[in-house]
Order: sequence, then C-alpha cells, then structure tokens
Amino acid sequence: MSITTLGEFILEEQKDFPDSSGELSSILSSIRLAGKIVSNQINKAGLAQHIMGAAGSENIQGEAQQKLDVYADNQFIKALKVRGIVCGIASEENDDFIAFNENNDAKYVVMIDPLDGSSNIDVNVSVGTIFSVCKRVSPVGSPVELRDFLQPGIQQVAAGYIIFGSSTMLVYTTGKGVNGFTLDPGIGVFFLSHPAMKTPKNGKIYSINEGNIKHCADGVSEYVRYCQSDQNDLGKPYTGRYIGSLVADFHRNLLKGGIYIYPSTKEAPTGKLRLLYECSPLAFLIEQAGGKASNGQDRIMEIQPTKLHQRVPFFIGSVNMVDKVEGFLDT
Ligand code: AHM
Ligand code: MG
Repeated sequence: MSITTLGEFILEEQKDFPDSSGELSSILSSIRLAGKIVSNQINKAGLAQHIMGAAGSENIQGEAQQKLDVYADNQFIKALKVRGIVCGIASEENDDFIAFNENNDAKYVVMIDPLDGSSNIDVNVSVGTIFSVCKRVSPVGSPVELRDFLQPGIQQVAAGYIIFGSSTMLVYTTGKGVNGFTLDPGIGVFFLSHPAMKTPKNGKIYSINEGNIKHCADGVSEYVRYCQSDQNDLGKPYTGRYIGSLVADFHRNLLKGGIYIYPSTKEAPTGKLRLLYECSPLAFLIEQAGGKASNGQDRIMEIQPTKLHQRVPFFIGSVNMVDKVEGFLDT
C-alpha cells in the first residue's frame, strides 16, 4: 500500500487548481475528520446500546431515523460549519437546507446523506456516507438560497463516499479521476490504497431488490431475466448480489464491474433514491471511473433538480450493462 496519506493527496491535488484558495481542500479535510469520528462510533455499535436502534423520530421522507443517522448528521454539519468554508448544507436527515449565516462569505454548498443504509447497522452490515460539493450560484456574501442546492450533477466540483465496512474507506473525485483511501484505525490515518480507480466496461453482477420485480416496468424485469439466462452475452447467468446498502453495493460493483438498479416501482413511482445526495454524487464518481449512470433514459448528471429531496430511478455501473438495460427500457 502507498504511504501517501489522504491529507497529502488533497494538498497535492489542490495544485491542479491554480486559482484555488484551499476551501475545497478544507471541505474534504472536514469530511475526512467527521468520517473518522463516525467510523469510530459505528465500530462500537454492537457494544453501545445508546447508539444502536431507532432514535424515535422520522425524517422528512417518513423514514425512522436511527440514532447513528442523527449522530452522523450532527458530526458532518459541525465539521463543515466550524471552518467557515461552506455557506449551507442539505442533508437527507433535515427537511430543509441549513444556512450557515455566519459563513455567508463561503462559496460552496454541500449535500450529504450522512449515513445511508443505516437500518443495516443493527445487523452489522456495511453502511456509508455520500457527499456532493457544488459552488453556490447566489452571490457570495448573501445568505445561501435553495437554488444553490438545486444544481444538476455536472455542476459538482467534488463528490465521494465513505464506506464503513470490513475496513473504512473514503473514495472521492474532483473531476480528475477517482481515488480510494483506506483508514488505518490504529493510527487514524487514511492511506491511498486504490489510486486512479476504473470500473470494468462489462460486469457479471446485477444488484436489484428482486422482491419488487413484479412492480417494476416490463423492461426492468426483462433485463433481469436476461441477466439470469444462458442466452446473454456471458452465455451463463450473471451473479445476483444485493446488500440493500447503496454504498456497499456500489463500491463492490465499481471494483468488480456490475450494475445497480433501483427503478420505479408501484410503491416508489419515481424510484427510492434521492438525486442530490445519493444519485448525482455516485454518477459523478462512476463517470470518472469510466462507467455510466442514468434514470433509464437520461444521464443522471444532466437532470435539473426541482426539489431538495427529489427521487429518481437509478441505473448505475459498467457502461455496457447500463446501455443494455436502457435498450430493454426503450422497447
Ligand atoms: P436510506 O437512505 O433510507 O438508508 O435508504 C437507501 C437505501 C439504500 O442504501 C439501499 O440501496 C436501498 O435503500 C434499499 O432499499 P430497498 O430495501 O427498498 O431495496
Ligand atoms: Mg440514503
């Protein structure tokens, strides 16, 4: 493993942006810090009853909040607010965006899912944080506005995730490729472990909640049958893998090649996953790694959001697999 640390890498990358004032680097450092704090808590989840289970509240989407959702949300908000480098944040856990009025001079906003898949924590399954960074469009010096958050994915200046799995990794892009860093928990340092990540153009893994298959569009169920058949491009069934924890499913497929699908269903007519802090950042990463993300027709990165918690159908992974499923949806 390389001895380049995440901190060194961030500073080195900053040199590629000659006009940089270092604010983006500070944002990434804040996320790194909060990620380490959250990782530390997650690793104790089986021991510490006070952080396991439901918090007794619901978020705007009517989903039960876990104690660690709330904890992670607070940690990321605190780390991003205190350094004065972000003027506002939108999070899956909060109905509205949070304006950091004391940071009106900051030029960036962050969108975050602080702990995706958190219902998996109590059963010791990997969870993750997903983040997206954009430059504000409202004037610097004024309070942050909704339009600062409602930007298509192509406007992102950075995006990434932290996976809290058998090890903790932070994977991110600033539009110059994708790099992954693994946390050495003994010394609390992320080291560059996965430089210049690329995803295979073809994969053998499909990931979808097949329990919903009867409630999906015909094209989706036909594609799943194609994956399961002997008459596909492999000449044998693909491997089905679905953890139900987006970051973990995405991370595996990024490394091995595959497709993750969360389509429209009867219960979730516009899909389940949120555009701004789940789909757009992962779309930025997969494109930077040579893959593709779409809503079945259109590029996720070009969708103009109209709502903070907007949901979209999501097809992401190896480029040839996403092309293939789009072909089924066309007919
Ligand atoms: P969450 O943001 O409330 O944690 O929900 C998102 C999660 C994803 O991690 C996962 O891929 C998906 O929901 C699983 O949904 P389902 O149980 O419907 O398959
Ligand atoms: Mg989520």
